[in-house]
Amino acid sequence: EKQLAAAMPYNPTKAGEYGDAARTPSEGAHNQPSTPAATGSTSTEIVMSDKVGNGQPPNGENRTTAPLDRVRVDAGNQVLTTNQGVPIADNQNSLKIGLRGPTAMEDFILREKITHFDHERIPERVVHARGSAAHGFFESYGDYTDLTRAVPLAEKGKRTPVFVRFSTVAGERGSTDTARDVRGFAVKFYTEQGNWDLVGNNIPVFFIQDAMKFPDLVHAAKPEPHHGMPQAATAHDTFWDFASLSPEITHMLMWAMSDRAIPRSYRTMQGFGVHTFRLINAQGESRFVKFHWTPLQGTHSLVWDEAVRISGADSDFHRRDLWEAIEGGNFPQWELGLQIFTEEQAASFPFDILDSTKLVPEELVPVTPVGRMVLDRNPDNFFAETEQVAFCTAHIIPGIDFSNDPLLQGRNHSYLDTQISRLGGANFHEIPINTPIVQIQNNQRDGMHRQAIARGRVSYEPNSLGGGCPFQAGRMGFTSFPEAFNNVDKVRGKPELFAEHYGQARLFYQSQSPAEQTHIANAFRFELSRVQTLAVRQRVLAQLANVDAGLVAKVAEGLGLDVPEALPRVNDTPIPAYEPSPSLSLLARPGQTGIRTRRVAILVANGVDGDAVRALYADLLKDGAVPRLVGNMLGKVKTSGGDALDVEISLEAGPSVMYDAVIVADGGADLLARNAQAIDFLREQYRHCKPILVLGNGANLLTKAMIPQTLPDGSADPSLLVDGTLDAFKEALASHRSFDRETDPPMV
Ligand code: HDE
Repeated sequence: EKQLAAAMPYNPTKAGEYGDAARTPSEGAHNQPSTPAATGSTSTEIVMSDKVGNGQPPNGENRTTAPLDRVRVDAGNQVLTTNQGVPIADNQNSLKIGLRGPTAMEDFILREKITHFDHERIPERVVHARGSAAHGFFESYGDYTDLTRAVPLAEKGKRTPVFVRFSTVAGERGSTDTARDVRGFAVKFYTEQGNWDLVGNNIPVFFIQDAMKFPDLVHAAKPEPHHGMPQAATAHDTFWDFASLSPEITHMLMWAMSDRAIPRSYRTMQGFGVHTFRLINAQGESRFVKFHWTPLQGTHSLVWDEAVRISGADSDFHRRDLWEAIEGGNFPQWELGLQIFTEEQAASFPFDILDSTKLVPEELVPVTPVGRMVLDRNPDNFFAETEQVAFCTAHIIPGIDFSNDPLLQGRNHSYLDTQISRLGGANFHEIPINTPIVQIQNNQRDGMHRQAIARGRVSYEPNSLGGGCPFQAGRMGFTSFPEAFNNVDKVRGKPELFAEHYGQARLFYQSQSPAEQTHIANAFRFELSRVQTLAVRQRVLAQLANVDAGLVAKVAEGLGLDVPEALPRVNDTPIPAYEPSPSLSLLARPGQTGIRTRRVAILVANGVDGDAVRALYADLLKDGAVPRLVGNMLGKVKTSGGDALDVEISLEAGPSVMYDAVIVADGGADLLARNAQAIDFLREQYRHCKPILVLGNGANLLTKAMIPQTLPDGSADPSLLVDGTLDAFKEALASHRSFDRETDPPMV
C-alpha cells in the first residue's frame, strides 16, 4: 500500500485514502484540480475540499481558468511536432553532410528550435520583477450596492475569479525571496464588467507623494549603476542618500525597516490598496475608500538573521511556501476590508487623503469586512501566467473610481505603458491570463501579435454599415465621477498638508511592541552600517530625530555616532499627535489557522524512540502541521525498538531556518550532539525565538548547544519545553515566536 502511495502523483483529493492530508507535496508536484468547489459557502474557515478550477466550475462561478482552457496544452500521449505541427522523427541529431561533416542550412527543424530558444526571454518588470502567483476567487459577504456598482460586491455569496501576484520590489527576477523589501500584492478580478486590478503592497503607505519622483526612488534603490551591486537590497549609499534628502519618505522607512519587510510567508502578509479610491453607487453617489486585505493565517514575519540565512538555504522560500500550501490543499485566505469615508470627514483629518505617505488610522475610520479571497489553484505555467500577467491601476470597473492622489494618477499611465515594452506590443490584453472573461468589443485593430479575428468591414464609429455596433453602453457603462473643479490654477506643487512628514512615522513607531521597535532600530543600524558615506548616516539620524528620541538614540549608538540636531522641518506647524494605534503591530493579528502549515523538524538519529516519534508525527499531521524527520544523513535510522525510520532530509540540506520549530526526540541525541550541524540547528532555533521541545536524552543536545533554560530575566521560557507535552508545544507553535528570548546582541 505504501509503495502504491509513493507511486501515485500527490493529490489532496486522494489524501483521505492515504492518510496524508496535510503533507506538503513532493518537490515540483502539481495536481490538476478536478473537483469543482462547494458553492455558496460564506464560511471563513479554510475548507480543505474547496477546490475549484479545471474550467468547468459550477454555476459559472469560477471562470478564471475557463478562458485559459482553450490554450492549455498537455503533451501526454502526443507526438513531438515543429511549431507548424509537422511530426519530428529525430530530436537528437542535427542534419549533417556526412556523419562528421558540416550541418546543413536546410535543417529547418534545428533552426526553428534554436531560433525560438534564442528569443525565450522577455524584459523583466522594471520593479517587482521577482514574484509568485495563484488563482482563486473573491466571495462577497453581502450586497453592497448601496456603496458601489462594482459587481464583485453586488450580492452575498457571489464569487468572482481572481489571479493574485505577490512580489518583492527591488530584486531582479532570480533574486532571493527573503530580501528586506516591500512586497507587492496585486489582485486581478475577472468580473462580468471587465477586469479590475487592485495593485497594492503589503504596506499601506509609500515612499513618495508624486509620480514625478518614482524613477529617482527606483534608481536610488536598485543596484548602483556603475558596478551593479547590491542585488535586492536597500542597504547601500544611493538609497540612503536619496532617503535622507526626502523627508516625505520617513513614515515609509518605519514600515520598510519593520518586520513587515521580511514576511514569514506571502500567506501571512496584509495587503493594501495604498491610495484613496472612490466607490460610486448606481445613484452616482461617491465615497472615499481604502482597501485592506487581512490574512486569516495571521501576520507573521521572519527575524533578520533568519531571513539572511534563508537566502542561502532556499532563495525560493516564499515561492515554495505558497506553491506547497496550495498543492497541499491549505488554501490561503484574506478578508477584504474597506475604510469608507466622506469628503467632509476627509476634510477634517490632520493629513491629506491624497497623500500616499499617510494612512487613515483605524481609530479614525474602522475597517469593515466585505468579503474573502481564497487562493486555491497554482498556475500551470509560470511564464504564461505569472510572468505574462499585466496589472494596471487604470483597470477599474463601474463602481470604482480614482482619487486625485498624484502618485495614483502617474501609475495609471505607467502600468499600461510598461507592458508595451515588456510584453512586446499593444495587444498584451489578448494574452490569455490578461483577457477578461467578457468578450472584448471595440474598433481597435491590428498591431503586433493580434489574436482576435475581427469580422466585417467596419472598424470605426459612428457607422451605419455595421448597424452602429458595437454601441455605447450608456448608463450601464463606466462613467467617471463628475468631480467639480473651480478656480484652480494649473501649477506644479503640492497641498500644504503634504509637507508634514513625521506625525504618522511617530504614530507607527510608537504603536509597535517593544520587540518590534527593537527590530526597527536594528534594521536601521544594519542598513546604515552598510552605507559608506558618513554624512548620509548622519542625515538619516537627523531625520529620525524628528520621529522618536528613543529610536534615534538607539540607532546612533549602534553606529557609534552622536545624535545630531533634528533635520529642519519645512514649516513650523506642530507635528500632529495621534493616539497610538495597536492594530499597526504585527502581533495584533495572530490568525485563525493555528499550527496549520507550520513546519516542524523532528531531529532523529540511531537509537531514537521510534514509537514516540511516529506518534508525534501523526499528531502534528492531524492538526495540519508539516513534520519532517531530520537526521545526520538520508537513509534509515535504527530505533530503540529494533525497527527503522526513514530520514526525510539531512541537516545539511534542511537547515534550521527552513523550520518554524524543532523537536529533539528521545534516544538519538548523543549521536546528534557529535554533529555541529545539529548543535547549530538547535542554537539557531533558539536564537530565532522558535518553539523547542526536548524529550528524554534530547536534553544532552540542549546542554551541548549551551542553550539557557530560562529567559534573560530569569523567568521560565514558555516555548523551551524540556520533557514538556506536545500540547504545550503546539500552543507555543500557534503563537509562532517568543520574542522574550531576544537579546541584542544575541547570547546564543
Ligand atoms: Fe508600481 N509599478 N509604481 N507601485 N507596482 C509596477 O508595472 C509605478 C507603486 C506595484 O505583480 C510596474 O507591470 C509607478 C505603488 C505592484 O505584476 C510599473 C509608481 C504601489 C507591482 C510600476 C508606482 C505599487 C508594480 C513594473 C509611482 C503600491 C507589480 C511592471 C507613481 C500601491 C505588479 C509593471 C505585478 C509594478 C510603476 C508606485 C505596487 C513600472 C510609476 C504606490 C504590486 O509600471
